[in-house]
Amino acid sequence: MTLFSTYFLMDTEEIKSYVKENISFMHQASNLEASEIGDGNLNYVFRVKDVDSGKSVIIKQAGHTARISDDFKLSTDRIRIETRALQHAFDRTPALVPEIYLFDEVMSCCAMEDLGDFTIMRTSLMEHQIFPLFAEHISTYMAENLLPSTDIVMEHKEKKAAVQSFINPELCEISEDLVFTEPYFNQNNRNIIQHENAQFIQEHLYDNEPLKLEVAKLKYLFLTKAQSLLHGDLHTGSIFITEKDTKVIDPEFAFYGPIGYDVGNVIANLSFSWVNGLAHHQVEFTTWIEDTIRDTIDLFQVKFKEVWKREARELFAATSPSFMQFYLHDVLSDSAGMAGLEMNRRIVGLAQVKDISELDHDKRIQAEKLCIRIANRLIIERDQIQTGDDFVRILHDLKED
Ligand code: SR1
Ligand code: MG
Repeated sequence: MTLFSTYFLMDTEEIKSYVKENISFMHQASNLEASEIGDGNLNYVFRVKDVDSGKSVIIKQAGHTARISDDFKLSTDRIRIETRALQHAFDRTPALVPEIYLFDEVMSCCAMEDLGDFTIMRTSLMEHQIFPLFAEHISTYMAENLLPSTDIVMEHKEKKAAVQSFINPELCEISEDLVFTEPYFNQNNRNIIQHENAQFIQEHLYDNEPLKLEVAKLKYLFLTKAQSLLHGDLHTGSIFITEKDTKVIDPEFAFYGPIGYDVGNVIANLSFSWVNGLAHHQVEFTTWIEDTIRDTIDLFQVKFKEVWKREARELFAATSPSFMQFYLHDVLSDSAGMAGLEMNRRIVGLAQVKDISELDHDKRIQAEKLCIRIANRLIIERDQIQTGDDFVRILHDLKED
């Protein structure tokens, strides 16, 4: 029996003992420093460093409730899901995710590579920094990880077993509520609304029946379309970045769902950066964001087709270029719709984004309305949105309003 044979939530002192005992390259360390560095909504994240050797490691531990609020009672199984999802992604795209060192089912924690020189992408984007390689990296991450976990590539019984092992009901429920339902009904009274925008939100969301019909269709896709192993929360706070490298982190919301949910999250969160840049008159930055949205979609399409041609095993998929076009059209339409849903929920829902919520008040009021207008066009027009240019055109149209 060790201290770590039974689950408890560790503090910084206990984390140091944990690391010394469980991480092989830290067994000899005599001078460890630990700090809690998490800024996510759910878990606790510690950096532990051996001052003498300079080696370090990240430990991520799940509690029985969400860090953002005790109202969310959550299974600690989310750490298993996150670890397995990261390991899958590491197998396909090792340069684009951190390496996992261990998963501890008892302590509901995992240990991973410390990405010390990286910054959270959202933080850097709010300083209007430009990352020229991002579209290249994220399009590779999505095409290389999303398509290979579908029935297009996987043997169907293996895929069903994978769907089962990534059943993630509590974290999916968070998204079902926060992304797909509450922004349109506020039934749990958790929405956060600036009173100046209350009337606008009433008209454009709560009373907008044609929009709500489309949202309902997208919610049912999220509930039922077990298409691919998703990251499940692929926003710019789930991405670590430098000028040269990109690392996707935090797939605790991973499950088998519609591919467009991941692609849409990336585009929506780039769009928040675009709106933030616009509010600060950052022309070079907003132009780069437009290019990045365009390139992310267009490169994703190119790479998706390459993976399809290389790896499709299902017989219709392997032999019918028309089926590939049909499938990709569907993925891109879903992406547009899901991007719109992510944009609306981050404006009115519980989990807001700093790109917008930290704008000066008057700018925030305008920015929120712009985001909702963009979101609703993405949702309503999603069947016609297929290229990078189609996404950027909506930003341009609405910028002029
Ligand atoms: C209760 S968790 C709120 C949000 O944080 C996560 O990052 C997900 O986006 C979730 O919706
Ligand atoms: Mg997260």
